[in-house]
Amino acid sequence: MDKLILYNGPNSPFGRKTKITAIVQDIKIEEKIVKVEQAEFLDNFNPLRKIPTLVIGNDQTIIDSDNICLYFNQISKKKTLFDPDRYWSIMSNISVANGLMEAVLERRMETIRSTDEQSKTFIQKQEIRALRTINWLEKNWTNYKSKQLSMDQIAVACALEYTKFRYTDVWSNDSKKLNEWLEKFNENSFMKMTIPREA
Ligand SMILES: N[C@@H](CCC(=O)N[C@@H](CS)C(=O)NCC(=O)O)C(=O)O
Repeated sequence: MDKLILYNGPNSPFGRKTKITAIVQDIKIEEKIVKVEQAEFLDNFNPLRKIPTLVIGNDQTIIDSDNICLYFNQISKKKTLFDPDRYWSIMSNISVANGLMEAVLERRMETIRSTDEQSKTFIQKQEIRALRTINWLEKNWTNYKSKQLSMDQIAVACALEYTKFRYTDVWSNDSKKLNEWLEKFNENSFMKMTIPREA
């Protein structure tokens, strides 16, 4: 079996999703934490220079967290995280989670620019999108009672935790059911093992 190297960051929600999938699906990986802005070598593997990026052996690369999760799931002997009976619901929920991660990340990147370069309109747009998405999840989350672990649960938990880490937890009062679900889900060892940390 070729060596699997996962280039990751210390607090990327996309990276956390892939790391959790590797843990749950019992895939042995070597994780290398990089500072993406300085990781020029990564351009050879991924011209977008984004993390996570998975390198298999020396010549194959898997780009994008969703593809990495699908790959880990495919090579695993464990039960699938993409139940065929719920497949399109799972995939759509993952896209919603990814959009939430993106909104919070974009907002964060804008807030750390110098004040004269920042756009308040842009920041506000991302905040409205993030809070609207969480509100939508509160009403439409199909996993409140689910006993079977699935990829959308992992993705949504990573997105909500990243929102708390980088933006706000103010939504937890209005979205009580979702927050209760998250707190229970956070008791899983794979969540405890992958808590984001400051770089
Ligand atoms: N669609 C990508 C998004 C990955 C992504 O945006 N990663 C961020 C870190 S959380 C990144 O590498 N940003 C570096 C940059 O944009 O320069 C995925 O799911 O893997």
